Amino acid sequence: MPENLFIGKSLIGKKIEQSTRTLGDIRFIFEKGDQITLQQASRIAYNVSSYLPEKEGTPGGLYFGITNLYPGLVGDEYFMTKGHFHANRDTAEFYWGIEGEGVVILMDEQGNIKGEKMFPGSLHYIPGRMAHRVANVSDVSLSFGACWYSNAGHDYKTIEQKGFTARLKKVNGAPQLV
Ligand code: M6P
Ligand code: ZN
Repeated sequence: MPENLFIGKSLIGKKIEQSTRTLGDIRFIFEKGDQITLQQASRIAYNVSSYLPEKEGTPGGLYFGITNLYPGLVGDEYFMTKGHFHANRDTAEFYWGIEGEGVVILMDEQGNIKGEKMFPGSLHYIPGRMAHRVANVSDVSLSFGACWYSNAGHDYKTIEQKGFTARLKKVNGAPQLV
């Protein structure tokens, strides 16, 4: 038997690490983040189960994760992941949709931005040098898989400083990058 199992949207095994981000943790990514109340701030926005079989930084090793992103809005902006560039800009990543509907937002270093619809079975190749984040546009949880290099690293700072050049908002009931 393998040490870990990937069943539906669950990653199960001894070496699986769980991490959680609350709305409070990611308030800065939302235009109206300062309007998040104390009570809302403790709400979980998403959790990530990951299998990290190599030491962080190992060249050529792989990591595997499942992210579960809850539905909701902050103002007119959909709940989304923090988003990052890879610290090691040459490393790519795969995302794929498992459950629910969302949008993968991809932005290059010049700020050119595009969205790809995520749904069960959708496959998204994220080339190196592209910042990536996922928004949940449905009213159920969105689960997606990810596979990235153990030497990719997360550069959150660039996003903290500059943000993405467009926001995924609910406009007349439908998602739109504005
Ligand atoms: C995916 C991978 C992880 C990432 C997670 C949450 O599982 O890309 O590396 O940490 O999504 O995204 P973020 O780190 O941007 O909050
Ligand atoms: Zn990544």
